[in-house]
Amino acid sequence: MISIQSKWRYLFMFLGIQLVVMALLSREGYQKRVSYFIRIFRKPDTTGLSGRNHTAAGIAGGDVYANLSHLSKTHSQGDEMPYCPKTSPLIGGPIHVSFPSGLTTAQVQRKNPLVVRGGRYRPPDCEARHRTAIIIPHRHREHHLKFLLYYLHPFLQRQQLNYGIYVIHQAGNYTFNRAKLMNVGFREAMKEEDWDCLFFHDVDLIPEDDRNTYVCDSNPKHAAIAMDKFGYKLPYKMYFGGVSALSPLHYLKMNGFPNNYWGWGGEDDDIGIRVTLGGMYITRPSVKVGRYKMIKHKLDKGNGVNPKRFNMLAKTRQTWRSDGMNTAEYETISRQYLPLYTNITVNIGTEAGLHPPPPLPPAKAAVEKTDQVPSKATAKPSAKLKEGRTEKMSAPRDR
Ligand code: UD2
Ligand code: MN
Repeated sequence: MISIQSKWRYLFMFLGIQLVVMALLSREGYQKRVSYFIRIFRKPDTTGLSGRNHTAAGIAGGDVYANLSHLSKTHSQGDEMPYCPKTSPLIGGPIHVSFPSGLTTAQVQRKNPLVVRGGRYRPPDCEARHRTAIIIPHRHREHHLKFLLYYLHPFLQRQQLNYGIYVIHQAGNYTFNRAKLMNVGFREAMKEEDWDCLFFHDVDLIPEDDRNTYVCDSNPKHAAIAMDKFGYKLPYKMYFGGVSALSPLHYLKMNGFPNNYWGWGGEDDDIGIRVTLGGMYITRPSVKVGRYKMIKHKLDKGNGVNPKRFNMLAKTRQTWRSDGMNTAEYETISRQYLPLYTNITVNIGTEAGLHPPPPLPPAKAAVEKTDQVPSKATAKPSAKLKEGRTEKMSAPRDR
């Protein structure tokens, strides 16, 4: 029979072992998990947008607006401003990301008092070392855009960047073309400022760690390496979708992005292949840092899966010089300098050109159902689009 004394001895031994295990676990970084369980019993944050919390994969994240409140509106006197430090002191690491239903654009504006017309920002107390433009292809995703702006503005401010956000909005209802919109974004952003880096950014991807700096590398960078939708892993080696960063020189070297991928899929792999064809390679941040949460969604109307994508991808080597930034034609319909971003609405046309003839009424179409190909030259511009300017971009043919 075990005496009472030895019972106590066993109990102490058991508690001792538990303490050692706990100490080891917290050294291994499990402290955050333990504190998470403690937080469960605390009063929840009512806005759902501030304070520290948890991301899907269990890494604690902080409030993306922390560290920013002390920045004041007054810029120091022009020339005398020192350069910002190489590593921003405002960077805080993991960010808590959630999507509460009540967020309004007015709230995002109030949270970002230093952002000026067109979604532009410069650090108020130092001269930024980097000028970065964010290019977002867009149509009918206003609710995603609101969340992206909520997170991206403070994220970039914490990195002490001189930045601008451009939303490139595809006009009309014709099939969506993500890559062509990026070509438009590049051209339109470079017209305004000598950006040294462009981030091509899906509207539904929210960065979860501000050590993922929105600055270009010496080669094209794929920033969205670890997404929740792929279990925070790179899905395949050549993957280049989601968020990527190229300097203007990188962009020209690969003749920009393809213009002829209409609908979902393939264009990201084409862009990845172009990097190699342009004599460059893909760089990436670490999996720990290049983390993103994708706002869940279904495939959009007007962005059906592109059935031609595999055939097209097989020919990128032959097509990249003749289809890209040097052949992207579009018409700017409007340019709006909104408080949180610059909105550029464009007509990018269809496979049949910028002004394809309107579809024939069904009866007439049946009569005229011959193998005629619609002619670009005879097509008349619609009244709505007439005001716009046609852009044809040029890139050096010889690299
Ligand atoms: C994947 C890639 C994306 C792209 C796409 C294939 C990820 C996270 N992203 O995204 O980079 O290669 O596959 O084309 O894997 N958009 C609109 N309105 C639309 C349709 C698309 O604004 O009606 C924009 C928006 O910025 C969106 C992006 O295009 O984020 C990509 O489209 P998606 O989100 O429907 O495709 P998804 O998530 O499969
Ligand atoms: Mn998406």
